[in-house]
Amino acid sequence: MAAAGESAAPVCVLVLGMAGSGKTTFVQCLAAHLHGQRCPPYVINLDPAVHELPFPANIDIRDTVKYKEVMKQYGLGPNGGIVTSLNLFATRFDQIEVFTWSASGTIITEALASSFPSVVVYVMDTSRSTNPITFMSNMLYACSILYKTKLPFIVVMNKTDIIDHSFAVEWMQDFETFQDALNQETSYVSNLTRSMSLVLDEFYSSLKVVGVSAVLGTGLDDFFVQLSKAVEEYESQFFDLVLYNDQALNSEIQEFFENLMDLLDSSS
Ligand SMILES: Nc1nc2c(ncn2[C@@H]2O[C@H](COP(=O)(O)OP(=O)(O)OP(=O)(O)O)[C@@H](O)[C@H]2O)c(=O)[nH]1
Ligand SMILES: [Mg+2]
Repeated sequence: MAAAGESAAPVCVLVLGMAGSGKTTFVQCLAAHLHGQRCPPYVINLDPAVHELPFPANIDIRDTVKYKEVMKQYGLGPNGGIVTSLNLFATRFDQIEVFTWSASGTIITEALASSFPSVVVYVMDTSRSTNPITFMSNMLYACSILYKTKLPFIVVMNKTDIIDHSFAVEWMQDFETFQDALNQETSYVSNLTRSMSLVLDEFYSSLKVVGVSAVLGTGLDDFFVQLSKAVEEYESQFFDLVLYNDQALNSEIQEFFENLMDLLDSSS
């Protein structure tokens, strides 16, 4: 979603997150807030499978590709249908020459991020992350998106009307507290998670975290403060960070996280 920010160029906000985390509700809440500020956003819907959007979209992937038709035509299931719809949609972007199968997310992200100051907003369901292993799985997913997109990153801890996000912030700031929570778990995954939390320390330290209730519309002021900081980060040559320029290291990290996520998924 692109929203007009304070700077001259509009700010592009890419909203991602696990299924049911509240992405649609958050975008709806953000759009309503911006309309209220007389700063209407330019909204792009990239979910080909969504039934009804609770907000008007300036561009809607569903106008270009019919998800159900794609599933039928290519003999695909729901997930394959979504990925293929995105790939078909990505062919509409100029960067078609770098198009490779399943690379649509990267193409769309790069097309936007090379034109506008862009920030990734990772929406997390706080109420479903109270188990330390589930929390870690969520953070690993976020971390892998960060490495993939190489963009400034904000974690929106959503659904704070159900549970306050302070427990999660504490886990990120205080290693001991997270270890204590993990001590309740005995599976081998918890040992793995224990080691991983040390590794993720570096990732946590650079993260911007905001507690939000997309349903109530609370936490938005803090969100916009973090968004301005993220835009500053983008403008101060986010791309030049040594780590992000090391392609080999990047794909190694990416692969490592993907394997680990599979492992966590299969054992939870
Ligand atoms: N209590 C509470 N519920 C929320 C909040 N945000 C979203 N929900 C609920 O969570 C469910 C999923 O929200 P969506 O916005 O559809 O989530 P999504 O990430 O777009 O889901 P998918 O597109 O299916 O991946 C819905 O029932 C929402 O009403 C929130 O801040 N608080
Ligand atoms: Mg949705």
